[in-house]
Amino acid sequence: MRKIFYTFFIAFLAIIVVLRIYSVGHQKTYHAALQLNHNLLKISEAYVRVVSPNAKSGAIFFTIENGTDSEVLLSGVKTAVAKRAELHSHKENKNGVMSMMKIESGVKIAPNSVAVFKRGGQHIMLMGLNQSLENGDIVPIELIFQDQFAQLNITVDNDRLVEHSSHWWDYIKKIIFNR
Ligand SMILES: [Cu+2]
Repeated sequence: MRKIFYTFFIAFLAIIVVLRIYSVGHQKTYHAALQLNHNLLKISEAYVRVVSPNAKSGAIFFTIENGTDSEVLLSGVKTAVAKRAELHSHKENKNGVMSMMKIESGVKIAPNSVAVFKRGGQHIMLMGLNQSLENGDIVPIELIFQDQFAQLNITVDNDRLVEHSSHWWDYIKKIIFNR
């Protein structure tokens, strides 16, 4: 019985050490914060991706933490770098083919929740780019939340790996590091 307890204890310590190392290498980058009813709406982990420097379209990915007590609606996006910027979702049809569609009604983010805009999921689509975008270039955008705007300067990062954090992982990180 004692042996089992010690084994679990050592395993738990090992998990904390691994998470600590992981978190040091993955400091969150915050891009913008909006004050809404005394609490914050925070945008982090934002990056722009284009297939090639002369591509006519690109996509933006990011995380929104709604730390407020009310539902927030991300209704649209503005940018000077593209003729159109739309909220998109990815849908898989019955033949397993992925396609993108515009989210007309905007994206609702529940109170005290996190919305992740990621590859293969929701994203912002830039269509008809007015300029070539290369790795490291800065793209200014404005996210529209009801009557407020969040201004962000987002870096083009074509080398970014696909997000691989899962829910339980984030949950444990939250418990141990409160972030
Ligand atoms: Cu798209």
